[in-house]
Amino acid sequence: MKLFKFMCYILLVSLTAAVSNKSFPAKFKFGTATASYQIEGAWNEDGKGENIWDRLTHTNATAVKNSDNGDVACDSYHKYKEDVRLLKHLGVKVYRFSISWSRILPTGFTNKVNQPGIQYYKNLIKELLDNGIEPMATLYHWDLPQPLQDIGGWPNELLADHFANYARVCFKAFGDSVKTWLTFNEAKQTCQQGYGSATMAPLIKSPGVADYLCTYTVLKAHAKAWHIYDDEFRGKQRGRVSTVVDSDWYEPASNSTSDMEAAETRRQFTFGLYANAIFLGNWPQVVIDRVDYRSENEGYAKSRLPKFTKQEIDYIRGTHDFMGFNTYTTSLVCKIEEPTFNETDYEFDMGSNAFQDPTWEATNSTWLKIVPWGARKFLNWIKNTYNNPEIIITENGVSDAGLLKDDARIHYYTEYLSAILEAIHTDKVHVSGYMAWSLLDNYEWLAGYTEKFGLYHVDFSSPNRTRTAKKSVDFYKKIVATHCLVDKCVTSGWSLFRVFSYFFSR
Ligand code: GBH
Repeated sequence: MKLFKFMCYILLVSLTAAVSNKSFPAKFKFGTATASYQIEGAWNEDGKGENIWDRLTHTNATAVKNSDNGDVACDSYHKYKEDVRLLKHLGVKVYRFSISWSRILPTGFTNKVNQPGIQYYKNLIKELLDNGIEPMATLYHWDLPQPLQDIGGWPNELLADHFANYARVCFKAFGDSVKTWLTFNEAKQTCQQGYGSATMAPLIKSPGVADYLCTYTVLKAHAKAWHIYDDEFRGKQRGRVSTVVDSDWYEPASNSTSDMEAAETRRQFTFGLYANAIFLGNWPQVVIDRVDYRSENEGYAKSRLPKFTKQEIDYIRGTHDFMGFNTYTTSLVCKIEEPTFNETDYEFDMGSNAFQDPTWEATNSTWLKIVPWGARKFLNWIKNTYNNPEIIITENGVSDAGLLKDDARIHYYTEYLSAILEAIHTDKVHVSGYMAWSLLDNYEWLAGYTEKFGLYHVDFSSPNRTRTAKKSVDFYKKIVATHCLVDKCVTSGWSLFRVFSYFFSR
């Protein structure tokens, strides 16, 4: 028994020793994030139109775990005031939410503007501001209006204009209050999963063809929205616009040159595919080279990768005021022999395999292993690859199966925030904010309600969708208040002040 206690003590000391005792900068902004389809419900209320997730869940329910859908979800459409109370309790500075395109424009086009939809977001934004919380709005978190899918969805480049028109409606309606805008959340999920591997709505399987067409449209759509803001709104509204890019961190499986190259190639095919054109200009060169090479050998008349004109490259380059970055986990990459030319596949274009180390710490999500050093390496890579942009971590978090005592989440956040602190202080990466995913347990796409990412538990069996604080609420609240992960951070006058005011306010 004594030995056991001693071992526990050693474990505890080594664990706490690993947690950074530095503090988050004074201006660092903590928040939480959600997305419209995952929390709002009210799928057909007050004039909202149908979107691709409504269509998928209503016509192809078995594609989703337990045939779950977002018809009611957390019912945030009706309970937004309660959500804001929870945010207020957490003490966060920022709330990142997304706007449902179909609620604003039921047909997807600007021929019909739905005033009750606009009013809903105005109410939410006012409630946030009245409580001292900054709204951060995402224009597109995967819920495309169905009529736009009916004309081909994102692979149709006309959608760039339709998105830009929608963005203008939002800037006009909400831009007096919203100062931080994100055009697309993780467009990689939309394109590679939605139109490539068929694991997100609209479940179209065309890997290596439709996915690149989608990416091409999305990059142009983003740039148009950014320019509209810049030309028509920035002068008066004084806000900032960017996009959210994500991927796993890809670590070479060995230190052989071929694995190291393969990992970098995969980073360019995942993160670079979305960031390069915006932050540096054009597709990453390795993407052009690989897709051109394989297209030719596969017998296509021209490359499967659409090309940007010089004018388009210049138009898209520089359309950012910071970088939105979502990070969850890490994979290893090893080089493989050139795959067969008899088949077309985005995976083949990358020329490598990605997998996770089975010894990494597991979680409730099969895809999510706890690898905090991956997040730190990723931040360093972004700094070095994209000329040291300001980064807002727009999502990071972990799921549980429905526990209130969510020590695993506390552990995940501690480890990741610690790695981020080291990236900020030791590596001088410019990270200015952090949004925990998520405020509430919510609809986790094809996983339905089986993966719960919330700081707050939601009772999906109750018509009230009762929210209950998990253990991690107090934990996050303390970090938000003290900007510190341990009992006592390396002190500066400022951080001491924060710690004192936290304890006095209790
Ligand atoms: C983000 O996606 C999203 O922005 C957010 O909406 C989502 O709720 C959150 O993170 C948590 O997933 O089961 O093996 O097929 C991150 C991308 C998309 C990665 C779904 C995992 C399922 C992998 N995630 N994907 S698998």
